Amino acid sequence: MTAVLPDVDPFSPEFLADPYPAHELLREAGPVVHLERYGIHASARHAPVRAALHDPEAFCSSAGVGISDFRKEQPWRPPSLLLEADPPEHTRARRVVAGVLSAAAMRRLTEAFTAAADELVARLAHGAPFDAMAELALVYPLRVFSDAVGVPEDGREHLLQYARMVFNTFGPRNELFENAVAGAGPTREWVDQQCREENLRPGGMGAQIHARAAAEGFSPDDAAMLVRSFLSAGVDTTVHGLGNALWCLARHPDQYTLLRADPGLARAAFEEVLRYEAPVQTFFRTTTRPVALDGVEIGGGEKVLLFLGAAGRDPRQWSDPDAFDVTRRATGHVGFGFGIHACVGMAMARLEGEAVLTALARHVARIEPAGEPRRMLNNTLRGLETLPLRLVPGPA
Ligand code: OVV
Repeated sequence: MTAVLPDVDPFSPEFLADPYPAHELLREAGPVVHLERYGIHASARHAPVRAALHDPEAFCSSAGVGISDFRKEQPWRPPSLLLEADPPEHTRARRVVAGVLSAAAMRRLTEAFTAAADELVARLAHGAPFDAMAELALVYPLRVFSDAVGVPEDGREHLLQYARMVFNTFGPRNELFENAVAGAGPTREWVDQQCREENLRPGGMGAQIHARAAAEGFSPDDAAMLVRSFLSAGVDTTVHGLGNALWCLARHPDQYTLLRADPGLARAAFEEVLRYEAPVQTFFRTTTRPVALDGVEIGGGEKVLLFLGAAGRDPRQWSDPDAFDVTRRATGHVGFGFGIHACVGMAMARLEGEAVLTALARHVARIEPAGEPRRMLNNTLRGLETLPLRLVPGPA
């Protein structure tokens, strides 16, 4: 029997502002529940979320990974060749992008990413209140990611609005969705232009995508679509990963003390942030046939909402899940997804997280809240609009 929840709206402002009580309700109602309001299935438990992600043949992505079913509705933009695709097409696209984001490529970025984080954090460790979103979490990825991809400096801010829009459009056509796409023409135009080979810095990751894509037989337009995936998924996700990390560490000074004492914890601490406050909260899949998920029957052609963030706090998987603990082994969370569609840029995201948290541990004795943060509401992302903090300087 599937539990039917008539009223839960995971895309309402109330739910998005504080999802955790509703996540618990969803998890405890069953492994898979039915959200009557949208006529969709949903899972907020770790095991079934992971199982669905592990079975892309039954839980496909080509019908869209938002609530909209591309088989019934026209997508708002041409579907991503990577995110919104199934094998074998997905496999070809993934190979191109993964090649550019290889371990060797990450090693080549480490020095620049580390130096940029160190310089920025040292400059902000002045002890006076400042907005850590505007001056740190937004600035850092926008700079290091755009430099690595080879996006021109002029107009980079468009990337933030663009990604925010993309992630809002995975939800229903509510106010967040409609406001995000309204008046976004110039931003969409700018992003589409930057995806073209002639506008990307030679040698950068964007140019490398074009080179690898051409070698694999992709047309220049399709290669540009793969760069569009980079620009859609690469900035706002890490912006909110870093913002959530700063907010977690400010609220849990005991955990910051542990990180400060052992900067080697930076990588694990960032992973714990992704479990505890996942920047990407949800993705959908669409069933290709009748299928059982954790013993619950789902019909074919159904939308299934996977709560990645709620899975990170499933007590069936994690001990004391609501405790933020930088010393725990948080790997195995599904904040990056899982399986063939798992975040292809996760090594770069981890590099950014590690660089910033290491720089904090080096330069900052204490991270103190300097007022209430303002939450950003988004149909998919969980993050902050503003984050007033003080970074009290301290010796390395
Ligand atoms: C993971 C992700 C998020 C948003 C957009 C895309 C991917 C894309 O491929 O366009």
